Amino acid sequence: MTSPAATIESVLKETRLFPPPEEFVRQARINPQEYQRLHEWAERDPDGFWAEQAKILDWFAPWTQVLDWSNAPHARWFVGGKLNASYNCLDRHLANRGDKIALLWEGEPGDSQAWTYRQLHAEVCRLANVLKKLGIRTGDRVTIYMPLVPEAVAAMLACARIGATHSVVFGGFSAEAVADRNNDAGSKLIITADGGWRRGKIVPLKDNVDIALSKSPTVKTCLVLRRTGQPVQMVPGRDFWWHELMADASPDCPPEVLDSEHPLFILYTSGSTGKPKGVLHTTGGYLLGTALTHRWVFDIRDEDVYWCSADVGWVTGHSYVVYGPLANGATVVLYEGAPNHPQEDRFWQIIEKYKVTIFYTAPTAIRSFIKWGEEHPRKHNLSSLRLLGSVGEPINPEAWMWYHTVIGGGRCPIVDTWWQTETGAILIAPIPGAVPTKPGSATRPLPGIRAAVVDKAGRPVPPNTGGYLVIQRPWPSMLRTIYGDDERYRQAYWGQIPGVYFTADGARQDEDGYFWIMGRVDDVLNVSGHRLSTMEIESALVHHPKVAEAAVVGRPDEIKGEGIVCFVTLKQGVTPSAELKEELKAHVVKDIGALARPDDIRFTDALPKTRSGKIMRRLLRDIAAGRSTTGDVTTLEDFSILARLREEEEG
Ligand code: 6R9
Repeated sequence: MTSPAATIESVLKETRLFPPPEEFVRQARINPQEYQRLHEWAERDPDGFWAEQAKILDWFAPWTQVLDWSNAPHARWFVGGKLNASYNCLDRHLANRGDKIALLWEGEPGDSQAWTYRQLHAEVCRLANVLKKLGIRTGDRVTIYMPLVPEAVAAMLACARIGATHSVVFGGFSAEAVADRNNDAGSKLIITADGGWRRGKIVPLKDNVDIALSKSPTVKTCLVLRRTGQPVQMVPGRDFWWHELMADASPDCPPEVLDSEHPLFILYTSGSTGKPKGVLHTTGGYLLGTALTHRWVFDIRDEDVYWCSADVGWVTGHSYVVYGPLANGATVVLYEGAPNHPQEDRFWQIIEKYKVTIFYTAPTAIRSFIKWGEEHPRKHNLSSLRLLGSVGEPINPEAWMWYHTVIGGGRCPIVDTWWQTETGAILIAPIPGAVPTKPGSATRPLPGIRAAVVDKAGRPVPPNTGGYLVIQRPWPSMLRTIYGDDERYRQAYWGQIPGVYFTADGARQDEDGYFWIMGRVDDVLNVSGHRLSTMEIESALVHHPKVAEAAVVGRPDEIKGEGIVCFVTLKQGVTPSAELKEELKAHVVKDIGALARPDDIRFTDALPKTRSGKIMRRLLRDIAAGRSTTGDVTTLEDFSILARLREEEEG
């Protein structure tokens, strides 16, 4: 296996081309001719193109204008149109797919449930009535902090049904992180569970919520699902059991008629400052983007059993576990726990058991599977698979080839999908029946999306030259703003390079116009496909009473993509020790969550800074990676710092 640095090397040399298998093309929803037609149409007449695509949704009232860009970069899509996301994901399927399985769920301990569209619809309606009874109205915010259980999907859709804006917080985040997000969104209610299962242990979600709620004054009510069954504290008047309130809730709850631009959800993600950004998505454009790309990229049919292994706490879970697949009436597999519990073959067991046809996961998971060994997938019959997907970070060609041969049996196309929390839906990816793939490339933008690689001034760079990946035209599922911070939205995304959306990713385009994503160009780390801001971790560290200063950088990691290395200076009189390193790691976990646990803490007398006082991150990255420092270091304030950092590394 190779490190990401070696990956870049191998990606630069990658020349293999995999045309869509003939059999796949013959039955594909989009074949090469159709692909060409869609691209040309979208270029010629973007408004007409999107208007036609929007017909895949059910609207209560038509829009009068496709895109209002007069207040750019604040977009309004399908202006005046009325719809409801839960109606599109549930009600409209009842006539033909009422008894079709919507959710095929397996808990980590091995318990399982299958919910039909009719059952999911009833659960959502009852829960929507419970939320109303608890005082939630259209426009209110609701936090969801749950394990990956069918009820988490129901919670999202119940909010959507009554027009409450959900803010799902991944169960791996800490109480502090939950409180910050509650406060930023001004949530009125939180939906949680007693706990969830992870590697045979209980994640104490309700205990975390109790701590969070002592610091979240806007949250008045807490709804608790019983999942793991251990005792939890219930505060009278504030906390309510899900099963008790649901017992006498009516299953009749007409969907709220909502504006196309009604806020559907807020999802917090890391940016280049210490404060997470509340990415806001609205109803019409987002639902169109997810439903359409889910059809195109996953070639979804009624008989498919579709499994995206993401948690609903991430955007991939929002768009490709919940909204896209359910809007398309698909059967969705959900698995609560870890891929290596109780054994390293758990995923392959699930694929065999449920006869999964489409599997979508992350490169970091694939690299773990490679490490665990081929014998695990070899034990299982994976012949039901017909299509594989990848998301979250660049996939190294070695991992791509392993996925292709060992998991896909050489017959399944791989769709490497590039997108972001902010883009709402996939923007760059092959359509499997139409676009030949190259291992490590997300290939070309989807129809309707205009992407480019440019320099700082926005000028396109020549083929095979690195630059910034930008999107040159608004698209329906784009974020509308950063919740409560329009200025940050304009500045971070539209104020970097004139006239275009700045992705913060570096990329190059090859001679065939294929995009090769090189990773983030800002201070965002990609650790196991999860976005983390170096500033967020630094700010957690400096809040520790023994820490004076901290600088956090990524270093290449074989499995996780990037590992977290923290350079820390201690306050006067504090003695560095191995125990203190552990204490600081635990402190970061408490402040942000286990996903931010530092891999390495290095104590140093001072941090290398330029004369103007900026931390020299490039230098620290080189040191963290064990690379020789070739860059210009003459601006270093104190060369001895560098020498000491190096000594520690060698010692
Ligand atoms: C969907 C998601 C977004 C960042 C993005 C980029 C990286 C995602 C990728 C990819 C290369 C792919 N990224 N997909 N890089 N190839 N197929 O992951 O959203 O968590 O917001 O992360 O992830 O760096 O900017 P999010």
